[in-house]
Amino acid sequence: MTIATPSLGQSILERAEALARFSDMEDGLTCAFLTPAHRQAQAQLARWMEDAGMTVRIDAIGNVIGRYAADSATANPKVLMTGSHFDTVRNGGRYDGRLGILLPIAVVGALRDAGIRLPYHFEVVGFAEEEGLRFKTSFLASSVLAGRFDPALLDRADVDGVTMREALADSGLPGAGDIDALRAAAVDPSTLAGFVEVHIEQGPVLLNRGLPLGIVTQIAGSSRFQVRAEGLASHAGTTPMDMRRDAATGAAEMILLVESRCAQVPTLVGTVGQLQVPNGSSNVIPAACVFSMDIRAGEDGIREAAIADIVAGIERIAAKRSLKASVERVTPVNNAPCARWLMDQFGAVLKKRGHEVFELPSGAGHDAMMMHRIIDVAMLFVRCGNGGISHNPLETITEEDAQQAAEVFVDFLRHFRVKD
Ligand code: HGY
Ligand code: MN
Ligand code: MN
Repeated sequence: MTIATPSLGQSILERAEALARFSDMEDGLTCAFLTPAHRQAQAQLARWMEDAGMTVRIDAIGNVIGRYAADSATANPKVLMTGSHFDTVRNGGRYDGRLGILLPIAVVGALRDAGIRLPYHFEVVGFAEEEGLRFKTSFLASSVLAGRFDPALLDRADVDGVTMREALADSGLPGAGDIDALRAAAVDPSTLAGFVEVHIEQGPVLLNRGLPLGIVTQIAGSSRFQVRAEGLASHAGTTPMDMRRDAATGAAEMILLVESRCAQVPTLVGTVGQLQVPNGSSNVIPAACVFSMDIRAGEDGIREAAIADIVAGIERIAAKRSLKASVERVTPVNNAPCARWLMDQFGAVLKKRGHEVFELPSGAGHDAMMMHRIIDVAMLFVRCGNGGISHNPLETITEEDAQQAAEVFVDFLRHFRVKD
């Protein structure tokens, strides 16, 4: 039976547009964990999942999970899970994460319209938090589903001093932040057949090769840190340059060290995305300077070696400048290899449909890397336009590429075979 999928691409882009209207900011898209915009987006996804014929639940961390039940003839059906995150970075793009929720929802609607059930339960997850914008966590929501939630995170406070515990207590979510409810939200790995994630590439590789789709080989591990340099506040006009304990210039030297050390190895990258002088004044030598560090590499050993060198360098710079420096590791997430048997099922569909079977690593992190801790995973990348830019409002994909990705996904689902 063929499935009419004439306008899945158009529907996906229209819904991404509609979802982007829920934002924490004027004229841009920011959707941080449990803000009003986040709750509106969560409710909208639940409605679209129901409209597509799924039964929907929202779990203790706010994941929106739609289930398209297996055909009744299947005894003890496993669950094939897919999904991605609907939270965003500040002033982000409208496809990062969200494509991986909207595309499967559109595909389920097409299967339902064609009267097709699958020989397994198919679950679409809208993960509530992956980017870590509000509480400096990352992969928070998938860590709950994977049974890897760290209760210490409940005490993390946002810039307004609201803790995650308080935000969950006020959220109306099941369990209101109770740790037992969060633990109970973990999925039983024995029920899963696999986890597959569709995501924009967030880079230029597919664009430069002229390909709409690619299969991910592995997802680069990342380590995030908060670094605080402390010196001595003193008068900008009367303190000689050789008598200062300037936390900001010390931080500047540390940040340049991150750049120079991470430039030494091709798959190694280092980023300082946040930098501030708390309570600074223009005529006072900074007493403190705080910055984030995000270090990633294609191999865990390369990443850890760079981290060791950078932390030692920070301590050296602090000693030279009579500063105090503290380095807090926020989240380490190791490399996640994708499963060959799942990748090959995507490859077989791409080949059958006349696409080049192109495999590439992911420099970006994804929910799949957290799910990899409990089940085999695979990812399908979709070409990014505008030079591959992402985490930026210029992030874009074409309706045609979304359509091709949706058609490949339909085919993948209809031929998916659980690994015996
Ligand atoms: O940072 C990342 O790679 C992802 O967007 N959270
Ligand atoms: Mn992202
Ligand atoms: Mn993402």
